[in-house]
Amino acid sequence: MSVTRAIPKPNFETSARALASSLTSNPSFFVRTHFDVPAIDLGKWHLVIRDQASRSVFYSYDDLTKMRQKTVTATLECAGNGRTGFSAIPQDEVPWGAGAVGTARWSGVTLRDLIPKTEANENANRVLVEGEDSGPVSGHAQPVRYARVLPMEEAVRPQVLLALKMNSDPLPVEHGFPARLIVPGWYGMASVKWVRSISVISGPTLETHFNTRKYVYLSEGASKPVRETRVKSLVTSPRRGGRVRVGQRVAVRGKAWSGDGRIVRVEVKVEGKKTDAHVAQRMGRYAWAEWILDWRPRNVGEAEISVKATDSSGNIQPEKPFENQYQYGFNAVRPVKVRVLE
Ligand SMILES: Nc1nc2c(c(=O)[nH]1)N[C@H]1C(S)=C(S)[C@@H](COP(=O)(O)O)O[C@H]1N2
Ligand SMILES: [Mo]
Repeated sequence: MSVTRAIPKPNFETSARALASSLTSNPSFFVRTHFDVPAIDLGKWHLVIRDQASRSVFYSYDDLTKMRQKTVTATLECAGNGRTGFSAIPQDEVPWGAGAVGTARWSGVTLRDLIPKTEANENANRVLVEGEDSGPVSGHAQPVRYARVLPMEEAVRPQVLLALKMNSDPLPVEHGFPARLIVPGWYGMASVKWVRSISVISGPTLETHFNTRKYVYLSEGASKPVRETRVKSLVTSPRRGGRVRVGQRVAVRGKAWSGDGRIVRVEVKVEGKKTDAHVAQRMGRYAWAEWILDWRPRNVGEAEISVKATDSSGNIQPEKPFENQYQYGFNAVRPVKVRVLE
């Protein structure tokens, strides 16, 4: 895998079946790319780190693998996940169902270990992370590079990684080989893939297309950056449209996650009755929690299951989604219908 080839713009969801697993396997993990996957020649590849005085330090892939490695289990969700639940889908935005989410064990070097502690960086408040990929964006004459600015207080959180591995394997090409950022707790856009450079900066001057034009909640003239993943849940069993038998025990299962804290409650409404599910967040603060509830269907016909999760900061899934120009951050309760047979 030392030389990888370009792949034209892959975008796909994690399947309903794969969403049922605790960890999402690499081949099943959803892919979101704005441009073609860049070709990488690992022999020539290096990561550039720049301080505020524009002094550069270069790391080869080998150098990075020899540094202290850390593993974080984190759920990654695209800010557009569930967009089909909004009233309308804006043109040019991906019509994601519920599968633009997955959970993996990410291993690599902490970003904090890579940021040089030089005098020139003392008052720096932000980090610019640039990817290898670029492509056409309407309104721009030149190709636009995928890049993001991250506030320094986020960049130095001990869970923020420049990941080299995904579930113990080298990153697959479409997930950012050889190195990608992982910002646990934030929507996926912050986790820049195919990282080529990291620059320490300060002041409000430098912004990127993907910080100010996209990945902002635009509503009623106001603009707010998309950041932490909103509290949300998913039913993985029974499946949407699935069949169950009246009077026979069914294990209703799913996931719940939030970038703002642990999951403290999952309320499940089924056949009109509300019950708290049993919740286990075994994989840590940044990974989805798994919940389960026993249900004995009482009535033949169609039954509705709806789930409402609460996080430790007191955020609760809303009944109605917060509509915004690009329709990011869908986290409203979305009932799942199943058939109850005799
Ligand atoms: N370089 C680069 N990084 C990127 C993107 C991209 O298009 N280019 N897409 C972002 C978005 S919007 C998401 S949701 C995640 C998706 O990560 P995955 O494809 O590994 O699931 O990558 C982020 N990092
Ligand atoms: Mo995304």
